[in-house]
Amino acid sequence: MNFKKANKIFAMWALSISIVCSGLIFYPQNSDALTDSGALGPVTPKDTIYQIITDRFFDNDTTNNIPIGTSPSLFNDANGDGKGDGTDLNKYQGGDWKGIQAKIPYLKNMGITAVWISVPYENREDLVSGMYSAYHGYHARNYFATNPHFGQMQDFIALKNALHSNGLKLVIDFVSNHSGPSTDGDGVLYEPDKDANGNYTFDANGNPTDYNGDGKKENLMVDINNDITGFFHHEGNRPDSDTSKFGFRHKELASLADFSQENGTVVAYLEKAAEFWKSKGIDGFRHDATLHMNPAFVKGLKDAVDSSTGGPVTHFGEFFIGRPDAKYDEYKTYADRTGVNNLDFEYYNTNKQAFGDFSQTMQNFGNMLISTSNDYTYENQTVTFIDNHDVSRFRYTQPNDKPYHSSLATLMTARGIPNIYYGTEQYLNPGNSGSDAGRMFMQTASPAFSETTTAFQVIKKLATLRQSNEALAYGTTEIMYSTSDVLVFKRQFYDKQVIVAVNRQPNVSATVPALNTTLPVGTYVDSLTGLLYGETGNVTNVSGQNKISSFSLSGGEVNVWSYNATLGTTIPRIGDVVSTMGRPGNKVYIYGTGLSGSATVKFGSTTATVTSATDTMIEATVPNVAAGLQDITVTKGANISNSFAYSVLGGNQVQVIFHVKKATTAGQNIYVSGSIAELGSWDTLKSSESFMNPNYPEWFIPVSVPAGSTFQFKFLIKDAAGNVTWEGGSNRSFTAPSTVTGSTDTPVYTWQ
Ligand SMILES: [Ca+2]
Ligand SMILES: [Ca+2]
Ligand SMILES: [Ca+2]
Ligand SMILES: [Ca+2]
Repeated sequence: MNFKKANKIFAMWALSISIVCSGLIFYPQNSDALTDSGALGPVTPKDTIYQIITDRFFDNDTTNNIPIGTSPSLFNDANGDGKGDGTDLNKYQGGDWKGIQAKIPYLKNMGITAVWISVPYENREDLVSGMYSAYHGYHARNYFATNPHFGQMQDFIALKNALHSNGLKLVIDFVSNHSGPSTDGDGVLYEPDKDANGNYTFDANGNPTDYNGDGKKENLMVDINNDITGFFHHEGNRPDSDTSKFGFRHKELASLADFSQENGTVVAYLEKAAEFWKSKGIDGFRHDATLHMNPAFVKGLKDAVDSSTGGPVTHFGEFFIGRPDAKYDEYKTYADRTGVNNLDFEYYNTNKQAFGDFSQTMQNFGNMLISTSNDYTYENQTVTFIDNHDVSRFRYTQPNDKPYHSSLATLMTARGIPNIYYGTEQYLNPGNSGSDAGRMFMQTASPAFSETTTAFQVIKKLATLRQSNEALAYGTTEIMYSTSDVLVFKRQFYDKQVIVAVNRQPNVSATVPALNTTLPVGTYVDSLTGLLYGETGNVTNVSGQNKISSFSLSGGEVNVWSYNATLGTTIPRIGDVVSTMGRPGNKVYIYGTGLSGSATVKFGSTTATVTSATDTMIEATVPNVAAGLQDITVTKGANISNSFAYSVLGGNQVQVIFHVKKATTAGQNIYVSGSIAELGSWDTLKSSESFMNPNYPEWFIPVSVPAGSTFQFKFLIKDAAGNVTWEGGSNRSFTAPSTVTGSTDTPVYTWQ
């Protein structure tokens, strides 16, 4: 499904050669504009995210360290002082929402504008295998109650309000793939008491209440070991040898009880849980384990959330891949197919190899930036990172300050939304590989929360530049020069440009030859003000060609040269759109420059209603246009902006699970295509994804389609070379369920 490049046109405009402007033009964020759900607004590429394992950041409330009714054995306090010791990382350490709130000034001083925090809802309260607590949040027990180790709902709301009033957005981790481990009597979910109408009951603070007076605030809802509603897949743990799509999606990830998301009851429950947290005013979701769920479910979940009160929020997910990875093709199109962006594992893997163990060159790194910019439709929305809670800390991989800093500066200036794993700015180094070792308790680290480290200052300066120069947020990427150790790249959004020159070698200097440039003649100060040994860049005109004069890069040197041209208010330019997928009637945010005044927004040729407009953002409503890809443009007078691709859905999304019986030969896969946009409108390039066949020769795939829609379809085969064979006979017909969280299986058809 490659509907890419025609939609991304950053025409390079003739540069007005004028006086060099190295001063920053700062567009303040409108931090008091809240949506109907209480969100500040989606995370955009102007933001810098900071990822916090809530338990491992800062303890500002010792009263919740051993919540009432929980075992002290969950808490790591060998010396009995009531505070986490930071020694047994399998147990709770005491970090909480009040702790994050207390550190907002620290985050703000670092230039952070969004935080991604741990799963906020209740997890199991015992030690798995007698050792492991659920401090990480990935063993759900009750989606509608807070994790009491982190605080009560009033504490969550207080954190959200404090973040918002300081201009920081709040993203929560959210797990819709599984509950707890299935192997030791867990894999259960509890729910709050219900009222007479079947609605969950809460007290004035939003915490579950004992509505029916039986002394309990929660009730067993489902249990994988007594699964009467078919809530879970029962396929067992996926062995490493099973690399099938079915294995990844339907078998268990690390023996965690896997939800049957093809079951409408499960879909309804998980959508309700996500909407519950959205209604608390959060700005986005980080979706766990997207690799392990059918995209049809993820697309429907995202659509349900964004179509609920308050409009679209940010969605990015964990499609965990290695490099190279057979699932790369699935990964690179994930945002196109679901509306949920990826955490950029391709960036992560290449960074580790190029800046970490030096097993790849900087040329390879530059090639990755270019190939992913081509492969990802929305490369500026991918969430980039150099480490996180599921991998070794980058500081362990690269303990040398110079390549560590040059990696960090590259992350902050490359395409995508940078995500900083907590403690990166303090050089947290567990001294061991692996993800668990890296989940250190920052409060007990040394230094902790220092605002004078070089890494802290690098993040601060470049996060500020990311806010002010749209070349970093919305720009294209061009490699200007690269060797094994040196990379010079350019980000550009129309006349706005940022040039980044990086030397990864700590002790070897390099000379970069004069480079042709689109920068105006002049001098460019280093935006890092020499923090990483950078110097002023000189652009001169040589025989009619502007050139950056040859310069040297000392060990670990990074230069960041910013040209923040004024783009003016006459010509509208689109830099980004959130969401990139939705139904007619949904809200859409269009970001860029020159957007205020009498701007008209069009989806294709159809005009959309604009509800508000500033120079940098338009809020509009998706008009009633045909489902499928539509180009968004903004028109002001005679000036029409570049276009940006938006995927219009044909309505509220439900799942139809197609089944067909067909014997095939090696390399052949089954697909379905049909009369509606969700089935590719008979275009074999836009057909469904390939089917799964755990019971070969029977094949199946869930597809997200509009509720109540009646459509024609046929099955087809594609072989390894891409040759297409349609089945014969007349078109088949089917009607999707009309209930909005429905899910229906087709009959098991026989190939005709
Ligand atoms: Ca202690
Ligand atoms: Ca605490
Ligand atoms: Ca009760
Ligand atoms: Ca799954």
